[in-house]
Amino acid sequence: METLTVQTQPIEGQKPGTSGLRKKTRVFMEPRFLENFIQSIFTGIGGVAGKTLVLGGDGRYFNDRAAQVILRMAAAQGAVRVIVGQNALLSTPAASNVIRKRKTDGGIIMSASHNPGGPDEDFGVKFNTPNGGPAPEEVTDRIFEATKVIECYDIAVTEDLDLSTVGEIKLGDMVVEVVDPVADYAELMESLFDFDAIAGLLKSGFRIRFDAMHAVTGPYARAILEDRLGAAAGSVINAVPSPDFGGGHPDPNPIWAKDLMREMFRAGAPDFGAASDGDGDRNMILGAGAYVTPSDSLAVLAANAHLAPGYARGLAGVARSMPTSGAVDRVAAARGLDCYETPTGWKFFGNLLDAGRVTLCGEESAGTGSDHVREKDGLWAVLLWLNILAVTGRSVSQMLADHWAEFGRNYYSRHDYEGVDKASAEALMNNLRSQFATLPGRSFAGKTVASADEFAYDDPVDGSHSAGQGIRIGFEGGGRAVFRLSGTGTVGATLRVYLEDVCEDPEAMNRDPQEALADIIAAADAIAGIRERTGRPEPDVRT
Ligand code: G16
Repeated sequence: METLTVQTQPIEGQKPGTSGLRKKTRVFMEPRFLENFIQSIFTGIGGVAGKTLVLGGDGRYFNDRAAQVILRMAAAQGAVRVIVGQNALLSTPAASNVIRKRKTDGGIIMSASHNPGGPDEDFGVKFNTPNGGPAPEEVTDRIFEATKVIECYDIAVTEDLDLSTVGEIKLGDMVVEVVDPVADYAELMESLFDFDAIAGLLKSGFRIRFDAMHAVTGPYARAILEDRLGAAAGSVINAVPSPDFGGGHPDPNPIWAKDLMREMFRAGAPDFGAASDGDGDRNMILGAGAYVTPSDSLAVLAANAHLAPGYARGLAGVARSMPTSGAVDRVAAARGLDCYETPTGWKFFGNLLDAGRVTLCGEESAGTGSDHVREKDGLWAVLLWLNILAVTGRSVSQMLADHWAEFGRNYYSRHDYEGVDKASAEALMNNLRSQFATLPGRSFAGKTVASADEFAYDDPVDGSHSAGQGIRIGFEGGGRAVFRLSGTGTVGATLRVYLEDVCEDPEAMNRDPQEALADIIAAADAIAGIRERTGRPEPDVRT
């Protein structure tokens, strides 16, 4: 095998964000952009000589080309084996599973997750460590440092490999093992859930609709929900992954999955609805006429997970990202479970899961997962819900009503202002920071500020410190507004405003969240000057 050493130089803007490096696809396709970043990953992890890696992606535009480049670079640099999903496809949770199960040295996942795909949309690359989880900051910092000093990279000069057939191919001394992307994952799901109970539910006439949003979960959902569990053919829709996700935005929320929302809120709706995102780690849960917020979903799952065989022993503890609502905290308090609050991003759960301190964790951004892998897992959340519904015999809306009656309700919504001018967004955040000392005690829209600070996290397992993780304004009575700038966007800045209020009044459990949160929303705007500073009268997305 001929190898080539290519001279290069650092390229600006290769700092990994909340979840790897995400850029416009055309940026990734510029000469040496992908190669520089891959080389920097390899350097950041101490080289790949003698190592076994996993490679997969969500099938978006450029996934196939990028896979060939990554394989050539790994082969030239002495990797012994790369386990790659057929056609270079692996959902993020499936990749996490293979990394763990095969005891590899980590893996590269090609995905920009829920961001749209295509030549004019987004592409991304992230590295997951041998525990199967997204690289922690200490590793991404090393990768970033490497991007700043790179001088050259080695790459094999070969024909493209045929990744369409399961089996082994040699690339020089390296083995490329092409695997069925679904098989190991399906086996793992079967080990966690009572497939007979779920199959029984589906046989009883319980109707489901799973929207794979033209993304990577289609084949997984078809294989598990339809083929193994017996859901009616056609229950999984938009099931064929396409490089541009059918021209859609594969983010499972009420805005981008509106066809499914419409279907679930019409007369005669299916009993259960769900959607997942580009790379299969996010989920949205619906019932007939019911939308479950991700924060509530985490809380309901925490309260009921023991009904599934994989969690029958109970939970070690739970964790949520800081902006996620405190609904799960109420469950933890009632059940005597430890509850951790981490910064945004799945990578912060890894240490807690590895240390056995938590079993379930979740984020308000439609991410829920457990210690079965080290990523959030969309289809897993769907199966856990189905298992719980099968055992309890309740509907989704009954589950929610019962949950709120028992634990109280945290009204919750996130407002996103996308593609905002970066300088204005940063000025808004700085202006908030400058008010920390003076806000407490002042009232806005009838809400009195009780606290104002910026969240920082001290990891209880490795002692690492992460500062600047979101601005929190707490109100008397328990409500709050949180402000963050997204770390996954590719254009300008995305301002996320997370709004929450607590409700214990049994008569007030069924209000529209935007209405229930109206005072908090008004107070957040009065304090931060959102409309004035962003020039936006309304958020682009309300979850
Ligand atoms: C967003 C969400 C986070 C999530 C991250 C990555 O980050 O707010 O909760 O962890 O995306 O999720 P995914 O891998 O599904 O893209 P940010 O920084 O944009 O708010």
